Amino acid sequence: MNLTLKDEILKRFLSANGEPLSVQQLGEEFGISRTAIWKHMQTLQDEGYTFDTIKKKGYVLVATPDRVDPPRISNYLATKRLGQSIHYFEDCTSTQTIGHELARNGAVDGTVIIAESQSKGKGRMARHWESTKGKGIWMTVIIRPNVLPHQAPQFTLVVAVAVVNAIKSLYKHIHPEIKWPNDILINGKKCTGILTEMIAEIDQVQALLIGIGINVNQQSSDFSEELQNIATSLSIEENESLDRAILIATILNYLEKYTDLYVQHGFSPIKILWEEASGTIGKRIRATTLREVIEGLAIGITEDGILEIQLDNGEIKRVYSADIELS
Ligand code: BT5
Repeated sequence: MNLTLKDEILKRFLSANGEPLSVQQLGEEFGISRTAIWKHMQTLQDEGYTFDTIKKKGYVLVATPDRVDPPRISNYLATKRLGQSIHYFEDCTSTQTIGHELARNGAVDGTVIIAESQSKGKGRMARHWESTKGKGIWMTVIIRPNVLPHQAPQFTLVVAVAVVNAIKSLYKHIHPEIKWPNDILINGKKCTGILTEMIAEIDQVQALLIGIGINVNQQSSDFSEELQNIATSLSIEENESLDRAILIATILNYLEKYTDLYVQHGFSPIKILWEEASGTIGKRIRATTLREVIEGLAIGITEDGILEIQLDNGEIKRVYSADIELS
């Protein structure tokens, strides 16, 4: 992982699990002077990390600030590629915009861009995505799978399954459901939006930019008026404040597993996982596409991830992309 020395020292404290570490010992491990170790620890303290002194033994890390620092994420990662390179920003316009730039400049498969806040967070069709500072997960994952451009939309479904399973594995009281194609809802309110973009030539994907926005620690009053009745956060649903770094790492762990599954075995195994997590299938819906509004029963997704809607006259329509309202 591309960590600075300061981040490596932090990672060492995080993985020490409460065992004291002496400045002398750290100096030897990292091959630098005690003064240099001290300086890095001082910077970490300025950033909000708190160390306690254990007499004659060294220091333990006792408190971490509420930030999604790369070393904290990496402490919980079990991946080979995803998150092995993380670009962290306090503020940015959009992690997608940065992702495009990095991908065009050769960023490696699995590169993650993460920000505490975005001033121009974007949804599909250039809609605005509200990204409250320090309260959510606003990240883009660059992946470079060997797939064709028409397969790109299926990755939205792969990502949705990864996010739902990560949430379910961590929080007991939350029952997330996927609303085709790119939303995750809890009790009918949106907590996650996914935006998949690509850089491609006609017959080859060069990079997929997977944008994931998750409301984590907002309270109702943190949402704009427009979102008050339609959005929720994991914290509202779980009724406690949650550690964003653990959730990010867990999502990346699931996402690597499911993208590998997709690349090796195609969409079929993902389809099964998706159907288990879907809140759309079996419901009456209204789908607004660029060309028409279709009302009917959502009966399933095809082997390509396309939604099938049965109209009242029995006709079955296939929808490639739409905004869905559940009735
Ligand atoms: C999405 O679009 O749901 C995709 C959102 C992707 C956001 C991530 S954050 C990291 C990465 N960087 C970015 O710049 N973007 C990605 P769509 O299906 O078009 O939904 C957009 C609609 O969701 C808006 O028109 C609002 O109604 C609603 N919305 C906006 N912000 C929201 C929020 N924080 N929580 C819930 N709903 C929101």
